[in-house]
Amino acid sequence: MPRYVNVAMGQLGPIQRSDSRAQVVGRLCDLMRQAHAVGAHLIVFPELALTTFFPRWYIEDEAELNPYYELEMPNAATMPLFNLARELGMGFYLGYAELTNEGGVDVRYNTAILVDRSGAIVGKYRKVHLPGHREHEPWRRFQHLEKRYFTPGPGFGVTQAFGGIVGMALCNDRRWAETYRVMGLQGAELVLIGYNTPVHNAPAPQHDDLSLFHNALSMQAGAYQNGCWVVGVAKAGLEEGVDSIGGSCIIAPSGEVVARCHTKDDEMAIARIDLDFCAVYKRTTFNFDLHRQPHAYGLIVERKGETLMADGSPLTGQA
Ligand code: CDT
Repeated sequence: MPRYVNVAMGQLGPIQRSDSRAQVVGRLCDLMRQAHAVGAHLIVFPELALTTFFPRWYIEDEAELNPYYELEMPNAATMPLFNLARELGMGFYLGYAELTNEGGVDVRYNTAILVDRSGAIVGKYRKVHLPGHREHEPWRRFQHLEKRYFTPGPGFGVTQAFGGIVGMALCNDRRWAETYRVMGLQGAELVLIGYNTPVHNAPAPQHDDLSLFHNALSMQAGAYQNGCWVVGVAKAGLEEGVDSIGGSCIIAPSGEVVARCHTKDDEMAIARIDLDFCAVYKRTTFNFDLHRQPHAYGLIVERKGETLMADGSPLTGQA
Protein backbone atom coordinates (compact mmCIF):
# COMPACT_ATOMS: atom_id res chain seq x y z
CA MET A 1 0.00 0.00 0.00
CA PRO A 2 1.50 3.38 -0.97
CA ARG A 3 2.52 5.64 1.86
CA TYR A 4 0.89 8.96 1.04
CA VAL A 5 1.24 12.05 3.23
CA ASN A 6 -0.63 15.23 2.44
CA VAL A 7 1.92 17.91 3.27
CA ALA A 8 0.99 21.60 3.41
CA MET A 9 3.23 24.63 3.44
CA GLY A 10 2.20 27.32 5.91
CA GLN A 11 4.17 30.21 4.47
CA LEU A 12 4.09 33.40 6.55
CA GLY A 13 4.21 36.96 5.37
CA PRO A 14 6.13 39.42 7.54
CA ILE A 15 5.87 39.60 11.32
CA GLN A 16 6.55 43.10 12.62
CA ARG A 17 8.26 43.77 15.94
CA SER A 18 5.03 45.06 17.50
CA ASP A 19 3.01 41.93 16.52
CA SER A 20 2.07 39.86 19.57
CA ARG A 21 2.53 36.08 19.94
CA ALA A 22 -1.27 35.82 20.09
CA GLN A 23 -1.61 37.51 16.68
CA VAL A 24 1.04 35.28 15.12
CA VAL A 25 -0.36 32.07 16.62
CA GLY A 26 -3.77 33.16 15.29
CA ARG A 27 -2.24 33.36 11.78
CA LEU A 28 -0.64 29.91 12.19
CA CYS A 29 -3.99 28.46 13.32
CA ASP A 30 -5.70 30.02 10.32
CA LEU A 31 -3.17 28.40 7.96
CA MET A 32 -3.62 25.09 9.77
CA ARG A 33 -7.41 25.27 9.31
CA GLN A 34 -6.96 26.03 5.60
CA ALA A 35 -4.61 23.06 5.25
CA HIS A 36 -6.98 20.74 7.11
CA ALA A 37 -9.86 21.83 4.86
CA VAL A 38 -7.99 20.42 1.86
CA GLY A 39 -6.96 17.21 3.57
CA ALA A 40 -3.48 17.96 4.97
CA HIS A 41 -1.92 15.61 7.52
CA LEU A 42 1.09 17.84 8.23
CA ILE A 43 1.78 21.58 7.87
CA VAL A 44 5.27 23.05 7.76
CA PHE A 45 5.78 26.56 9.18
CA PRO A 46 8.91 28.75 8.78
CA GLU A 47 12.04 29.26 10.88
CA LEU A 48 11.60 31.63 13.90
CA ALA A 49 7.90 31.62 13.10
CA LEU A 50 6.65 33.24 16.31
CA THR A 51 8.40 36.62 16.13
CA THR A 52 10.02 39.06 13.78
CA PHE A 53 13.52 37.99 12.61
CA PHE A 54 15.30 39.69 15.53
CA PRO A 55 18.92 38.79 14.49
CA ARG A 56 18.68 41.81 12.18
CA TRP A 57 19.26 44.01 15.24
CA TYR A 58 22.25 44.35 17.56
CA ILE A 59 20.71 43.98 21.02
CA GLU A 60 23.00 44.23 24.05
CA ASP A 61 20.40 44.26 26.79
CA GLU A 62 19.27 40.71 27.73
CA ALA A 63 16.01 42.13 29.04
CA GLU A 64 15.27 43.26 25.49
CA LEU A 65 16.61 40.08 23.85
CA ASN A 66 15.03 37.39 26.04
CA PRO A 67 11.38 38.05 25.10
CA TYR A 68 12.14 36.74 21.57
CA TYR A 69 12.87 33.27 23.00
CA GLU A 70 10.56 30.50 24.25
CA LEU A 71 11.43 29.02 27.64
CA GLU A 72 9.25 25.95 27.12
CA MET A 73 7.20 24.36 24.38
CA PRO A 74 4.26 24.28 24.34
CA ASN A 75 3.65 27.38 26.41
CA ALA A 76 0.65 29.59 27.04
CA ALA A 77 1.08 31.49 23.78
CA THR A 78 1.46 28.40 21.55
CA MET A 79 -1.05 26.17 23.33
CA PRO A 80 -3.88 27.17 20.94
CA LEU A 81 -1.84 25.78 18.02
CA PHE A 82 -1.20 22.47 19.83
CA ASN A 83 -4.88 22.26 20.82
CA LEU A 84 -6.01 22.90 17.26
CA ALA A 85 -3.57 20.32 15.90
CA ARG A 86 -4.99 17.72 18.31
CA GLU A 87 -8.58 18.67 17.45
CA LEU A 88 -7.95 18.47 13.69
CA GLY A 89 -5.58 15.50 13.82
CA MET A 90 -2.87 17.55 12.07
CA GLY A 91 0.87 17.44 12.59
CA PHE A 92 3.16 20.44 12.24
CA TYR A 93 6.78 21.62 12.04
CA LEU A 94 7.48 24.91 13.80
CA GLY A 95 10.63 27.00 14.09
CA TYR A 96 11.24 29.20 17.13
CA ALA A 97 14.01 30.69 19.29
CA GLU A 98 14.70 28.51 22.34
CA LEU A 99 16.25 29.68 25.61
CA THR A 100 17.21 26.79 27.84
CA ASN A 101 19.45 26.21 30.84
CA GLU A 102 22.27 23.66 30.72
CA GLY A 103 24.10 23.13 34.02
CA GLY A 104 23.19 26.58 35.29
CA VAL A 105 24.16 28.32 32.04
CA ASP A 106 21.68 29.96 29.65
CA VAL A 107 21.96 28.50 26.14
CA ARG A 108 20.10 29.79 23.09
CA TYR A 109 19.20 27.72 20.06
CA ASN A 110 17.46 28.30 16.75
CA THR A 111 15.09 25.35 17.04
CA ALA A 112 12.43 23.42 15.12
CA ILE A 113 10.02 20.85 16.47
CA LEU A 114 7.97 18.15 14.79
CA VAL A 115 4.54 17.54 16.29
CA ASP A 116 2.54 14.45 15.34
CA ARG A 117 -1.20 14.22 14.64
CA SER A 118 -1.96 13.66 18.33
CA GLY A 119 -0.31 16.97 19.27
CA ALA A 120 2.80 15.32 20.78
CA ILE A 121 6.31 16.66 20.10
CA VAL A 122 8.09 13.75 18.39
CA GLY A 123 11.24 15.49 17.16
CA LYS A 124 13.41 18.47 18.01
CA TYR A 125 16.19 19.96 15.90
CA ARG A 126 18.66 22.74 16.78
CA LYS A 127 20.13 24.62 13.83
CA VAL A 128 23.69 23.60 12.98
CA HIS A 129 24.78 26.13 10.31
CA LEU A 130 24.37 29.57 11.90
CA PRO A 131 25.08 32.25 9.28
CA GLY A 132 26.04 35.88 9.67
CA HIS A 133 28.32 37.38 12.32
CA ARG A 134 28.84 37.80 16.07
CA GLU A 135 29.70 41.47 16.51
CA HIS A 136 27.93 44.67 15.52
CA GLU A 137 28.80 45.60 11.92
CA PRO A 138 27.29 49.06 11.38
CA TRP A 139 28.33 49.17 7.69
CA ARG A 140 25.53 46.68 6.93
CA ARG A 141 22.04 48.00 6.08
CA PHE A 142 20.83 45.48 8.68
CA GLN A 143 22.56 42.95 10.89
CA HIS A 144 22.51 39.14 10.67
CA LEU A 145 23.57 38.19 14.21
CA GLU A 146 22.66 34.50 14.36
CA LYS A 147 26.23 33.65 15.42
CA ARG A 148 25.73 35.96 18.43
CA TYR A 149 22.25 34.93 19.47
CA PHE A 150 22.42 31.15 19.01
CA THR A 151 24.68 28.16 19.75
CA PRO A 152 25.05 25.52 16.99
CA GLY A 153 23.06 22.35 17.57
CA PRO A 154 24.65 18.89 17.84
CA GLY A 155 23.61 17.44 14.49
CA PHE A 156 21.01 16.01 12.17
CA GLY A 157 18.84 13.22 13.49
CA VAL A 158 15.74 11.70 11.94
CA THR A 159 12.39 10.69 13.41
CA GLN A 160 9.95 7.91 12.51
CA ALA A 161 6.73 9.85 11.92
CA PHE A 162 3.87 10.21 9.42
CA GLY A 163 4.55 6.69 8.17
CA GLY A 164 8.13 7.44 7.13
CA ILE A 165 11.54 8.76 8.16
CA VAL A 166 11.48 12.52 8.69
CA GLY A 167 14.43 14.90 9.06
CA MET A 168 14.54 18.59 9.92
CA ALA A 169 16.85 21.47 9.09
CA LEU A 170 16.66 25.27 9.28
CA CYS A 171 17.34 27.90 6.66
CA ASN A 172 21.10 28.19 6.05
CA ASP A 173 21.42 24.41 6.58
CA ARG A 174 19.67 23.95 3.23
CA ARG A 175 22.67 25.33 1.35
CA TRP A 176 25.03 22.61 2.65
CA ALA A 177 25.26 19.22 0.95
CA GLU A 178 26.28 17.66 4.29
CA THR A 179 22.88 18.47 5.81
CA TYR A 180 20.98 16.25 3.41
CA ARG A 181 23.63 13.54 3.17
CA VAL A 182 23.85 13.02 6.94
CA MET A 183 20.07 12.60 7.03
CA GLY A 184 20.11 10.60 3.79
CA LEU A 185 22.49 8.13 5.43
CA GLN A 186 19.83 7.65 8.13
CA GLY A 187 17.22 6.91 5.46
CA ALA A 188 15.43 10.28 5.47
CA GLU A 189 12.44 10.25 3.14
CA LEU A 190 11.05 13.69 4.01
CA VAL A 191 13.17 16.69 5.01
CA LEU A 192 11.40 19.75 6.42
CA ILE A 193 13.09 23.17 6.30
CA GLY A 194 11.81 26.55 7.47
CA TYR A 195 13.68 29.68 6.43
CA ASN A 196 14.05 33.50 6.65
CA THR A 197 16.21 34.68 3.75
CA PRO A 198 16.69 38.39 3.18
CA VAL A 199 16.94 39.23 -0.54
CA HIS A 200 19.99 41.38 0.25
CA ASN A 201 23.16 39.70 1.52
CA ALA A 202 25.48 42.53 2.59
CA PRO A 203 28.84 40.73 2.04
CA ALA A 204 27.78 39.59 -1.46
CA PRO A 205 25.19 42.01 -2.92
CA GLN A 206 25.92 40.61 -6.39
CA HIS A 207 24.00 37.48 -5.24
CA ASP A 208 20.82 39.39 -4.43
CA ASP A 209 19.24 38.80 -7.84
CA LEU A 210 19.98 35.07 -7.50
CA SER A 211 18.52 34.48 -4.04
CA LEU A 212 15.39 32.68 -5.24
CA PHE A 213 17.45 30.63 -7.69
CA HIS A 214 19.91 29.58 -4.97
CA ASN A 215 17.00 28.67 -2.69
CA ALA A 216 15.51 26.28 -5.24
CA LEU A 217 18.89 25.03 -6.48
CA SER A 218 20.05 23.96 -3.01
CA MET A 219 16.85 22.17 -2.04
CA GLN A 220 16.34 20.51 -5.44
CA ALA A 221 19.91 19.18 -5.37
CA GLY A 222 19.46 17.93 -1.79
CA ALA A 223 16.25 16.12 -2.70
CA TYR A 224 17.59 14.46 -5.85
CA GLN A 225 21.01 13.49 -4.50
CA ASN A 226 19.46 11.78 -1.46
CA GLY A 227 16.26 10.43 -2.99
CA CYS A 228 14.01 12.28 -0.56
CA TRP A 229 11.19 14.78 -0.50
CA VAL A 230 12.14 18.30 0.63
CA VAL A 231 9.67 20.89 1.90
CA GLY A 232 11.03 24.43 2.22
CA VAL A 233 8.84 27.12 3.79
CA ALA A 234 9.58 30.85 3.99
CA LYS A 235 8.77 33.75 6.20
CA ALA A 236 8.58 36.22 3.34
CA GLY A 237 8.00 39.84 2.45
CA LEU A 238 8.87 43.23 3.89
CA GLU A 239 9.55 42.84 7.62
CA GLU A 240 10.73 45.91 9.51
CA GLY A 241 12.06 47.37 6.25
CA VAL A 242 13.93 44.20 5.19
CA ASP A 243 12.64 42.26 2.20
CA SER A 244 12.83 38.46 2.39
CA ILE A 245 12.28 35.92 -0.35
CA GLY A 246 9.23 33.68 -0.63
CA GLY A 247 9.65 30.69 -2.92
CA SER A 248 8.24 28.07 -0.52
CA CYS A 249 8.08 24.77 -2.37
CA ILE A 250 7.75 21.01 -2.17
CA ILE A 251 10.37 19.04 -4.11
CA ALA A 252 10.13 15.40 -5.14
CA PRO A 253 13.02 12.90 -4.99
CA SER A 254 13.31 13.50 -8.74
CA GLY A 255 14.38 17.06 -7.95
CA GLU A 256 11.18 18.43 -9.46
CA VAL A 257 9.12 21.12 -7.73
CA VAL A 258 5.60 19.73 -7.34
CA ALA A 259 3.97 22.60 -5.41
CA ARG A 260 4.93 26.17 -4.64
CA CYS A 261 3.65 29.34 -3.00
CA HIS A 262 3.15 32.30 -5.29
CA THR A 263 2.87 35.26 -2.89
CA LYS A 264 5.05 36.77 -0.17
CA ASP A 265 2.17 36.75 2.32
CA ASP A 266 0.53 34.16 4.53
CA GLU A 267 -0.22 31.39 2.04
CA MET A 268 -1.09 27.72 2.25
CA ALA A 269 -0.22 25.31 -0.57
CA ILE A 270 -0.31 21.52 -0.52
CA ALA A 271 0.94 18.37 -2.25
CA ARG A 272 0.16 14.71 -1.78
CA ILE A 273 3.52 13.04 -1.46
CA ASP A 274 4.25 9.36 -1.92
CA LEU A 275 7.06 8.33 0.45
CA ASP A 276 7.60 5.19 -1.63
CA PHE A 277 8.66 7.35 -4.57
CA CYS A 278 12.01 7.75 -2.74
CA ALA A 279 12.90 4.10 -3.30
CA VAL A 280 13.46 4.33 -7.04
CA TYR A 281 16.27 6.84 -6.36
CA LYS A 282 17.57 5.30 -3.14
CA ARG A 283 17.84 1.86 -4.77
CA THR A 284 19.38 2.92 -8.11
CA THR A 285 21.45 6.03 -8.90
CA PHE A 286 21.79 6.94 -5.21
CA ASN A 287 22.09 3.48 -3.74
CA PHE A 288 24.61 4.62 -1.13
CA ASP A 289 25.58 1.10 -0.11
CA LEU A 290 26.44 0.16 -3.67
CA HIS A 291 28.00 3.34 -5.02
CA ARG A 292 29.39 5.60 -2.27
CA GLN A 293 33.17 5.60 -1.75
CA PRO A 294 33.72 6.83 1.84
CA HIS A 295 37.46 6.11 1.61
CA ALA A 296 37.66 9.13 -0.71
CA TYR A 297 35.63 11.50 1.46
CA GLY A 298 37.78 11.72 4.61
CA LEU A 299 38.58 15.42 4.17
CA ILE A 300 34.91 16.28 4.59
CA VAL A 301 35.12 15.59 8.31
CA GLU A 302 38.87 16.02 8.86
CA ARG A 303 39.10 19.54 7.51
CA LYS A 304 36.78 22.49 8.12
CA GLY A 305 38.03 25.01 5.55
CA GLU A 306 39.77 25.04 2.20
CA THR A 307 43.54 24.65 2.54
CA LEU A 308 46.00 25.69 -0.17
CA MET A 309 49.82 25.76 -0.45
CA ALA A 310 51.53 29.15 -0.10
CA ASP A 311 51.65 29.43 -3.92
CA GLY A 312 47.88 28.83 -4.12
CA SER A 313 48.15 25.29 -5.45
CA PRO A 314 46.13 22.48 -3.84
CA LEU A 315 47.69 20.96 -0.73
CA THR A 316 46.81 17.40 -1.68
CA GLY A 317 45.70 15.53 -4.75
CA GLN A 318 45.99 16.69 -8.32
CA ALA A 319 44.95 20.07 -9.66
N1 CDT B 1 18.09 32.51 8.51
C1 CDT B 1 19.10 32.21 7.69
O1 CDT B 1 19.81 31.24 7.91
N2 CDT B 1 19.31 33.02 6.64
C2 CDT B 1 20.42 32.94 5.75
C3 CDT B 1 20.65 34.30 5.20
C4 CDT B 1 21.92 34.45 4.48
S1 CDT B 1 23.33 34.54 5.42
C5 CDT B 1 23.48 36.14 5.98
C6 CDT B 1 20.19 31.94 4.62
O2 CDT B 1 21.09 31.14 4.35
O3 CDT B 1 19.16 31.99 3.95
